[in-house]
Amino acid sequence: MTEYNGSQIVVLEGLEAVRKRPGMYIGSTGTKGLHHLVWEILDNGIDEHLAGFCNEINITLQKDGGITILDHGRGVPVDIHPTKGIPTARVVYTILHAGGKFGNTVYKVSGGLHGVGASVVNALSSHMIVEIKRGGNVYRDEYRDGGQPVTKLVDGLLPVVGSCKKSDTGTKVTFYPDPTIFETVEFKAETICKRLKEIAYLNRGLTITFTDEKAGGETRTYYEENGIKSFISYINRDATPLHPEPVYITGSKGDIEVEVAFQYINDYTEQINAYCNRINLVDGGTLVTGFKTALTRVLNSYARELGILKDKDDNFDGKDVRNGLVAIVSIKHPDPQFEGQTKTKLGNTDAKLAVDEVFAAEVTRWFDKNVEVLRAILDNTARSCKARQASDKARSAVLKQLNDVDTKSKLAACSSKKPSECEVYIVEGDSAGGTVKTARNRKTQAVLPLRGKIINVEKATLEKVLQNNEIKSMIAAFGCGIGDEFDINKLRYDKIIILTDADVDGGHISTLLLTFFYRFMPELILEGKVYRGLPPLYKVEYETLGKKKGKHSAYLMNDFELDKLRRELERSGKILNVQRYKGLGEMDANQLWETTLDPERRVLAQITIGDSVEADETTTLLMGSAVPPRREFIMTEAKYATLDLQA
Ligand code: 28F
Repeated sequence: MTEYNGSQIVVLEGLEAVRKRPGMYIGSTGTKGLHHLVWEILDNGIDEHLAGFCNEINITLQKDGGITILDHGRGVPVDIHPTKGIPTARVVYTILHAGGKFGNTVYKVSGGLHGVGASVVNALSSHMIVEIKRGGNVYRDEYRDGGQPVTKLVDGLLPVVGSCKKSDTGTKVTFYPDPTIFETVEFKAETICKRLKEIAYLNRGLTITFTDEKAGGETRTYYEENGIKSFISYINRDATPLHPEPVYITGSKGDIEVEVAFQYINDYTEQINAYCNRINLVDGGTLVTGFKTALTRVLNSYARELGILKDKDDNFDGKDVRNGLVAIVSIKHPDPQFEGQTKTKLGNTDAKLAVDEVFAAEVTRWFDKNVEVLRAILDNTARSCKARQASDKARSAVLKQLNDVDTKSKLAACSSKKPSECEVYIVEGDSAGGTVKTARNRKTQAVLPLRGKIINVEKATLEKVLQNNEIKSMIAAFGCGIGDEFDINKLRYDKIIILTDADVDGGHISTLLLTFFYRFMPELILEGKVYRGLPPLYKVEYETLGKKKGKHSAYLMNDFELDKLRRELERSGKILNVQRYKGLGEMDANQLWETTLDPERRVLAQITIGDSVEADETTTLLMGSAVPPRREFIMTEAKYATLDLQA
């Protein structure tokens, strides 16, 4: 049945190359590569939407493992291809790099960064069926074993298998990934739906349905009437916005279409997600530069006009203007140049100009009509600017004073100057600090007693934080600076050990300390330099009977261990005395050394950081890489050694 002519041989050679090195075309043959096939076919349907001919796409996971993607676009042309001499549709599905996307002859714009095309999908499928509705006819073409046509042409054309209304047009592709090529051929509904959601946001007015026949056949619909404006609302769903609605700006310059949506939230970060032809540009590029330049210029000019900036004042800087900004910049460009190693940065200079011009002009018109929002944004900018200036000042003042503090602080230094063997104990309270000073190994163990609670850095301005004496002493003691000037190579200690009482207050103090480290010296935690010392809660005197008769004493970390010992002694011994330590202050120097300071016997828990939100593929896709996940401090499970001492 298969027909071969001159062009067909070229065809099969092309597809054979794809089958030999699938990774080169789709990245991998794992689940990621498998889904790449779906994105590839889907992209072609979305291109029809971008070109203005398609408002709906339907995706169905079939019971037999296939996937069907149907668009209601114009339908792939079925006429005989002028140079290849076979139906154009068959050219699209069997000739590598066919489809017209690369020469940009068919589409003004095209996503197609990965656009290796439908023929690659065919090459990697054991079976593929294409149905095209066009001009009142339904055409069908079918391929097996990596793109070999099995449909006999009729007078050189695809056979007509049915009829439909002339207005009813579209392309339907069903394919079965080749199990001899892929490690898995099971499509994941969740993976697909996450992508569909993003596509819906980026393609305003496109309806996408998803039906999973393997899971009951329920249909989910993705439709975002307000496109990237809703995308912003979605990203900000848990945040406190500074104005009720995201601002939506659109316009075009020449054949570049520009779309921007943004909203300010009550937060210190900025997040700008960029897309060109709906490809996520993780590294931004010219379109982002254009947006930033325009935003800074427009807001500064309003600030002068409204007298918020006086003649003598400097302009707000870009950082001030973007404090709390969440934005999406999406453009359509007929000839995108993707740069950088990962090709995720736009290089076209005309894109910078287009975004700058369109955004500046349109947002100015919008602000003129929405002065309250403008005011809210400028207030935020002015506040950010003030805070930045204050913290710049405070930081340099503190760094200048540090040597001063060093001598005044209560740090009991160690004699060794070799950071690799030195540790510093940060101890709650002067009295416990005093005992630790007596008990420690003076050569390698330094002690920094803190008086009471330290300031909560989450709730205070940087200025206040840096005025706090406890914080100043820590910065001085560690020797490695803070913030931008932090240099872990200058750290004077190999371990920073927080030592507090094992009560609520103690827990609170160590959380405050960790928060300070995390905000100002995150490397300390990331590099595993920070620990909590875990002093015992009980000292127990007990007696054993029978063969191992004798009196003992032990330090126990918690109630669990005390219970365990009680049970062990039920038959052959008894507890003579239990002392519960209410705080470090109740131990004498000797006890403190053997339980808490002696590197051979003490129990330390290393502090690490965990992400409390799992960073899955979608969050990174939807949020870009700029969103810091919510963090939580995690103490590694400490080994609760029972310290046994012969009485
Ligand atoms: C489910 C996947 O692939 N849809 C497609 C079209 C429409 C045209 C087209 C595609 C012509 C010369 C290649 C129609 N009418 N969905 C899809 N819909 N390709 S793929 O043209 C392909 C080019 O070389 C189309 C007029 N122009 C273009």
